[in-house]
Amino acid sequence: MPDDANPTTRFDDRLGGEVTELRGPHGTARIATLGAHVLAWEPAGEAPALWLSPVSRLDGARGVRGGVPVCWPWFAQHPLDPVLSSHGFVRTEPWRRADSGPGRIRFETEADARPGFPHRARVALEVSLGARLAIALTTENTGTTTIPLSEALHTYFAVGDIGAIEIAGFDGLTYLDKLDDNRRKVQSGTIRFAGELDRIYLGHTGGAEIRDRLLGRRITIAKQGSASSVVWNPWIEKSARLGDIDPPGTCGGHRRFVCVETANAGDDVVSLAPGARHTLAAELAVARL
Ligand code: TA6
Repeated sequence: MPDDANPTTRFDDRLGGEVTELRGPHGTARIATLGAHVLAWEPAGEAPALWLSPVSRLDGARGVRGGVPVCWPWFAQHPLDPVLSSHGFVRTEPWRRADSGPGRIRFETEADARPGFPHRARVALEVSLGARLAIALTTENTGTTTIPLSEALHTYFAVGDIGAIEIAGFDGLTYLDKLDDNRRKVQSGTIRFAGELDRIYLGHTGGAEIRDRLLGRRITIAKQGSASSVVWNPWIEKSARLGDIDPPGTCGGHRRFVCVETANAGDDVVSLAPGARHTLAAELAVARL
């Protein structure tokens, strides 16, 4: 159940836009109206569970580096036009607060026909904060053409050190290795990091768990309406190329996050007929190891 506090909204100078805060006995969460972007989640009694780059742009000029970017209506490069913005367009556009209640808020936006998206849709993002942080992305096809939809809740989880975590939940699954020409490979055991890693796990409908020895905690991910998960850490060179990740220095930058993204990507494209709806949802929780 969501917590009992009503959301509060204020203008955030750094963001240059409004941020809504959910607060209750289970912790706090903050969401920007720009991109319906979850910026922060601080479970009660825990270190922050999401990572946000201290050098990210927050003005919508490019996607915010951290929190939970909403990748929609395509994941990564557009399948037909690589010039179009990576991860679609809604993460850098203003949404609107639709309604809210104790411990929850809903944002909405409309997507009309534009380059790369000759369709019409209404999109909603609902966030609720209780013992878990629940995020649900719902697409309604309001047009007359079938939408080939790929999408992700591109979550940047905060970790003690990327070299001291492992991720369970993918053993035996096939993944596309984006660092090896999208070759199909099979996961053996848990995922560990010793360099850049960028994988789309296919047919992953179950959960996942990030085990963090340094912080002595695990973050669990349960999901619905998702057939894929994307796991990513840019490591040193790619972080430098991206330019909005602070240098590793004393265990900063890329060493302090891992992306485990609840998605429909790669082969797992959703074909959304006119009038149909589809929801991609994740429920996140933190517990002691
Ligand atoms: O989800 C992993 C990924 O597709 C990586 O390949 C990397 O491009 C990352 O997303 C970040 O993309 P962005 O457009 O936000 O820089």
